[in-house]
Amino acid sequence: MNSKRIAVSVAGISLSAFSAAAADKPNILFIFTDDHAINAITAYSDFFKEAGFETPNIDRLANEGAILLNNTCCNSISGPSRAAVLTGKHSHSNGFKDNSTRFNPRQFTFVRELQKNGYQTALIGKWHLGDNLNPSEAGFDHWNVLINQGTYYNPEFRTPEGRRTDKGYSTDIITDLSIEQMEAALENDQPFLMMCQYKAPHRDWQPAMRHLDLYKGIEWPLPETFFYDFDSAPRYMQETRMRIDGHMFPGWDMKLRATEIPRNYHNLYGRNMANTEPLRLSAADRRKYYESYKEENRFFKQANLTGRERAVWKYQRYIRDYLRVVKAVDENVGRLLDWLDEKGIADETLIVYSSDQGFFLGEKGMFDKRWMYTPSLSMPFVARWPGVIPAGIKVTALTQNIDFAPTFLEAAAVPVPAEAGVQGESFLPLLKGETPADWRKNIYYHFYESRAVEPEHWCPAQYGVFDGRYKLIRLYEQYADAWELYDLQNDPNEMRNLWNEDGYGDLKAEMLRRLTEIKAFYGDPIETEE
Ligand code: SGN
Ligand code: CA
Repeated sequence: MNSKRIAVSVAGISLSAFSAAAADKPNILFIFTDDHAINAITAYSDFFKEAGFETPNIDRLANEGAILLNNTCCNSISGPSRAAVLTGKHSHSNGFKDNSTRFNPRQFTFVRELQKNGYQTALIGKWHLGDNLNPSEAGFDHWNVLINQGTYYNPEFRTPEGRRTDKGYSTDIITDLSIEQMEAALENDQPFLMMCQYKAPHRDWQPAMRHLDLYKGIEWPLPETFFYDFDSAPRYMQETRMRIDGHMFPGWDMKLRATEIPRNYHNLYGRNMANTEPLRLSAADRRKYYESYKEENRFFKQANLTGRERAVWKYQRYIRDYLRVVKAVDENVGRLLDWLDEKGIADETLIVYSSDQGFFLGEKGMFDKRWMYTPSLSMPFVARWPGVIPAGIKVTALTQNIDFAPTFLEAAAVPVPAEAGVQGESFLPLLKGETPADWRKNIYYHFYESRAVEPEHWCPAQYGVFDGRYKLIRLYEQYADAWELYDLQNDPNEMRNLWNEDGYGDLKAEMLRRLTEIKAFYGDPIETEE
């Protein structure tokens, strides 16, 4: 219900009748970032807090609503996670298994279902389900999307009217455009679904101009497993290209200009990728940008660091830029919250903050995602809906991105069509503080994007089952055919693979049984051979 309707209807009805009506068809504002790890959200973790990092606006949402503490993605990579969100299905069922796939827009999406039921539906920002596919085909009335991964500075968008370049910082612009669109939606007598999807904080972590000096001089803590011993790790782990000290490009990731690269820069790729983002800035901003990194870059070149010192320098550079980019996200979440307050529609809006998957922030010395390990498997989700979701709810049940679609439909009082084959379950009752006894006890995961498809990070294809404590993973490629079994309660960093140890026969058998069962339950045709 929008403000215009409130104005006409509020006079004749009691306040309680009004809240019931408001709860009936809420607006849904879905804020979705790219690669935001829960460790970089202070509502989830204090890890960077003591050093001076905070996300007050995302935290505010969590305090005023609910936070999912065990939310996971079903396939830790952008397009597949987005497809799972839209369809409520695992990758093998919605057909979008890796970033090279084309999304089939004729299949069920919760967006089209809301559209059919009177919602005004819009998508602004990262789409990543095909540059040749118009989001209108998936049920969006209005769309304005970044091309492929998009850029941070002066980004280019694809719209029904053609391409356009907007001046400014991508996170700010996507917020501006979302607000503009929601303003327009308020003119009509229908609730809206706004999917506001930022590029941030995706690689290559370019800060807003106003944040170029932010966090300077701060030393971030190192994860316990930062100095991971790759030499003793399985071969497939050694070959994966995700090491901060080894696979980050001096130009693209480390922001070193050609003349600033130390002669012995440690790059296992053996090549550079220059950073083209500053070239998108005006000459004056570009100068400011280069200037802001210059002194530290000079130090790095002259010091010729090696070993752990070099790894730590790169980590500090990486984390600082990542957290700066998150800072702009948090500020923009604050702008959206303020806008809802200004319009007086906060009470009739379900607002969600989430991200397509988790991310390695130096755990095991790595960046990127893909693995079924905790840093990349975890997916943030906080939601506020005053009067429906009590403030301060913490959900520990196992939830997943396939649950978002049915949850949004239930919030909008729209039934999930039986023939849609949706696999997720609505967790709206959990957000309300209920604890249904029959909630799922295991989640299923399957990552497909192997070397053959993606020559950049070389993460092996894998699938597995997780019950909140034990995690069984099967890696299944010619070069990486292996099993891993972890006890997260005793080994939260997943450092000890129990699969090859004696004495775990019963646990192995039980987890294998569950894997077979859950694969059959969701109908994943992949064969398991032990
Ligand atoms: C780009 C990044 C990768 C990243 C993929 C997928 N490289 O290719 O590091 O894993 O996107 O990310 S970059 O040099 O172009 O930044 S996803 O989140 O969109 O799936
Ligand atoms: Ca992503």
